[in-house]
Amino acid sequence: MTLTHPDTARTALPAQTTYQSRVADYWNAEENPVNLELGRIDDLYHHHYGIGDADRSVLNEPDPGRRRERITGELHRLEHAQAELLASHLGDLSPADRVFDAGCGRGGGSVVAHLRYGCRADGVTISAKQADFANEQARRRGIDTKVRYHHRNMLDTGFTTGAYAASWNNESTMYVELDLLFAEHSRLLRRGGRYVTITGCYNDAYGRASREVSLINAHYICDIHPRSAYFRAMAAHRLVPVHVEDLTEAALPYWELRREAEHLVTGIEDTFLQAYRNGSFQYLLIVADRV
Ligand code: GPP
Ligand code: MG
Repeated sequence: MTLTHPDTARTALPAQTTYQSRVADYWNAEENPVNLELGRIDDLYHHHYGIGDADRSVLNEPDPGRRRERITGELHRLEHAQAELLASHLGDLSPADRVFDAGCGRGGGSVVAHLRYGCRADGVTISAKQADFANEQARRRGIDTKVRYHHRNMLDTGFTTGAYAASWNNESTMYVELDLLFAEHSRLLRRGGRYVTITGCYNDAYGRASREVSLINAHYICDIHPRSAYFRAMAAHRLVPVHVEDLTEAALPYWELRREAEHLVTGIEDTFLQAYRNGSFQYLLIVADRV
C-alpha cells in the first residue's frame, strides 16, 4: 500500500461541507413566529433565548389578542436583556472600533452593539437569506454604512487580521468546531481585544450529552459541546477567560413563559427546561481577553 497518490486521484472538496449546507438550509427556511413576531416589535431580530425574571402577569390578561401581544412583548424583553448583557462585556468600545458578530442570524446583536457603542460591526451568517434580511434592516435604520452582514463562513471569514476590537458568538458555537472557530476569532482580534460567548453547553461533570441535549441537537441540527471543550480550545488560541457566569438559573423564567405561549411555541421548550433542571445542560457566559 502506498500513502502517496497522484494529484489526479484527489477527490474535489466542496467549498461548504454537507453539514454546513444542511445548517444553511435550516436557516434559509426558518420562519418561526417566536423569532419574527418578537423581532417585529422594534425591528431587533434575535436568534437567542432570554434571561431574567419574567412578568408572568401577562398570562392573566383576559383579552386573548392582548394576552398574545403581552406574552410576545415579555419574551422579547427577556431576549433583549440577554443581548444587552453580552454587549455589556465587549469592553470599552468607541465609534472607531470594529466588532465581529459570528453567526449573526437576522442581525439583532450587531445592531445592539452599534447602538450601544457607535462601533462598526461585521456580522457573518452561513444563510444568504439571513444576511439579506439583516442588511435590509440596517438599510432601513440608516446604519448600513456602519453595520454590515456577510454571507460567509465564520470559520473562514476572509476579514482583515487584527482589525477587530471585540467579537462574539451568541448561541452559535454549537454549529462549528471550536478549535477552528477560536483560531479565527484569535486571528481577527487585535491584542487586548475581547471575545464573548453566551452558549448552551453540556455539563461534563454530569457525564456525556444527555437525552435532552441530544434532542436539542436534533431539533436545531447542531452539536452542543461539553463545557470543558470551551476552555481547552480558548487556551489553545490565546483567549484567556476573565469572566465566566452560569446563566442557567436566569434562563429558566424565559422557558417557563415561552412554554405557555401557544402562539409561539416550537415544541422544544420542555426539553430545555428538563435539560437545565437535571443538570446536564448549562447556559454559560464566557468573556475572554485576546492575549
Ligand atoms: C436559538 O435560535 C439558538 C440556536 C438555534 C442555537 C442552539 C442554542 C443552544 C443554546 C443549544 P432561535 O432564536 O432561532 O431559536 P428558536 O426558533 O427556538 O427561538
Ligand atoms: Mg428565538
